[in-house]
Amino acid sequence: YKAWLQYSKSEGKYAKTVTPFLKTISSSCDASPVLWSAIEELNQSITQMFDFSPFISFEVMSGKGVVLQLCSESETRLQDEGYMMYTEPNGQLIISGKTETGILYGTFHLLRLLQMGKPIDKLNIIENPANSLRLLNHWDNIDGSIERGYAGKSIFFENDQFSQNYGRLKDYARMLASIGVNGIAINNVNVHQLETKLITPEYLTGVEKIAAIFRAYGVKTFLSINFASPIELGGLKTADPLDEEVKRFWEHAIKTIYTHIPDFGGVVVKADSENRPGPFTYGRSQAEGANMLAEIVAPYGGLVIWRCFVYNCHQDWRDRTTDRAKAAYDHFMPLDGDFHENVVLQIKNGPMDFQVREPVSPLLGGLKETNQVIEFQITQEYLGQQIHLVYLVPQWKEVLEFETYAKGSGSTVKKIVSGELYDRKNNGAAAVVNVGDDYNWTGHTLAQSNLYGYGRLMWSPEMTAEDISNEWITCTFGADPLVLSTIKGMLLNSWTTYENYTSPLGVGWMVNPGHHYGPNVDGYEYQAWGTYHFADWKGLGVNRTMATGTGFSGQYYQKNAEKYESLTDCPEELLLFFHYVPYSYVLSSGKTVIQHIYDTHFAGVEQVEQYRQQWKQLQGRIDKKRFDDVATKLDIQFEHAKEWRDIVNTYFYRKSGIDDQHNRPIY
Ligand code: GCW
Repeated sequence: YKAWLQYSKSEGKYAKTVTPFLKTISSSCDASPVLWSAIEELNQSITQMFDFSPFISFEVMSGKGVVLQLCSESETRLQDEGYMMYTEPNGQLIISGKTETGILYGTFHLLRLLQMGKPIDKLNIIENPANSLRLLNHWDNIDGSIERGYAGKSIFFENDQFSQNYGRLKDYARMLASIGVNGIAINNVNVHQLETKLITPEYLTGVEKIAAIFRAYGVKTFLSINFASPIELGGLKTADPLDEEVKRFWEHAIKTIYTHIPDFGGVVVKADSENRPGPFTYGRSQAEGANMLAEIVAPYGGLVIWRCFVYNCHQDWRDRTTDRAKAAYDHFMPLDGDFHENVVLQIKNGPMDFQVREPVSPLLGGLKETNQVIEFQITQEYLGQQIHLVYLVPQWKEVLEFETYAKGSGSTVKKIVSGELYDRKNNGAAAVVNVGDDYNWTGHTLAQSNLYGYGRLMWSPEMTAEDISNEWITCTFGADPLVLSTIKGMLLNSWTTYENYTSPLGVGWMVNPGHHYGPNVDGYEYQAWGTYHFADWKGLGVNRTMATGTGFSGQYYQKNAEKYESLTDCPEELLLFFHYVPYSYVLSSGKTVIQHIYDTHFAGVEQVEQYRQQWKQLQGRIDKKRFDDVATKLDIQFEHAKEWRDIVNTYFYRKSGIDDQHNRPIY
């Protein structure tokens, strides 16, 4: 259960040098729940790591010791959730924030330093989160199932009830606070019948209890709502956002929520998407739908998080003019500036759907006058479902560093999502989380690094994927240098490895329909979902150029549009996302596309084999349970990677009739 909050015993010289600073914890603040969380965390962790209980006082103590304090309102260097941490000449280790949440974040920073064995005698740290919204979305259903969940059942719900395992929820809240997550939506964006009732008093008492646990850790609770609630709960004939009765229904519903949860974060809405109801049903725009709710939650300080995953999921595969990649931009760009201040559009990182490789969504940076959060998927729906090892931070990092040219050069995605580029508040990130009730939270123990990495990266996008992996590995497995270097090597290469043996050069999909696990090259080729690779005997790829294709490349600012439009300038990892090319097309490596497909697929499997060997060296250096779990996962990954390799290679060999230059077995 402990994930990266192991607080393993620390002995020897390091323990000796830090102990004097940890003997007392004193504070001038009132003992509010958030402050109490900080004190409790310090108390427990210090006891566990250093074998003594600190003395706790609500009067500030002089001399060496931890002091938790609120700083002056006028402290301009700090945002509300920021903190300062510094050591005074007299040995006081001051953690100060503008709010108690800031103090809590500072506390976890100190604990991270202690877990990593870093000095604390000369601290001088100022930290603020880069993104104001750092949200998680749970796709949990009341029956306990999780849509796209790969780590067991829901930690919130079970058998149509709220789960009573509050201790587990508290541990989860601690983990979230330790990485700076400040909001969670606890239920699936596909809001089914029973879940629709979560906004009614019958269920709000349960939500209220969850909200109290998370509130003590600076995390606000959100709910996903059903846009058709006025019909399903209110007995109305319509859910038209401009209808007066519909508005009255929502006014009442929202008031009820806030009576139970005064600091309720807001609502998450999947409207007009994959058969969900929405304003389109009534001939209204997405803005009319979102703004109606926004006006109602505004007096309470709530947000409407409105998802942009709106596309035609009933496409005719014969229709080559419709391009799903264009949909979000087409729907939402014309509405830029029309959304209220407390509406936040939630935009998936890519224009399709969390594939191993996609370009960045052109809506990010396209929208200038609209609040937005980027949506990532921590749960590995298309990335090996927490059986395969895929450390996602390098992928997210690439997305955040992407140059949009929205306001000339320097207009990176990270500056857009943080709100810096267009000077917007209510911006940041949301992510579909990978957590369930498995003992290790995430199914694959190493998949914890993705949750950890999401929180850390959204707090501080300047961190590198490697920095984050160093922290996570050390806090999770301790300081053994071989453990650190081995796991780090595996994590940092794992995304490329997965890409190698799955779908090539940005084309995406090739998975089994429905559950999305395992290879099926034509699985979605003749389906209604708009996800095609168009492979034939001559070549493959989707022509998304303006000149002769769907025109998607034209949704980018000029420099990017030109780059993607051009066959030679298009980044090769995205070649097949933008272009249809013959198998004989030669890449910069000098290899043809078909040879590249063969080579990467063989290489990917070999890399997984290496991970297995590397992991074996860690036997005895990691506790048996976690060691065995990962070893087993790697064995399965190896088998399934071979499946991917052979099916993809065989498919393209049969389509193209072109031999592998190295004569390896292809079937
Ligand atoms: O990728 C798709 C998933 C759906 C999900 C949807 C979405 C919650 O396969 O399971 O529905 O995305 O993001 O809304």
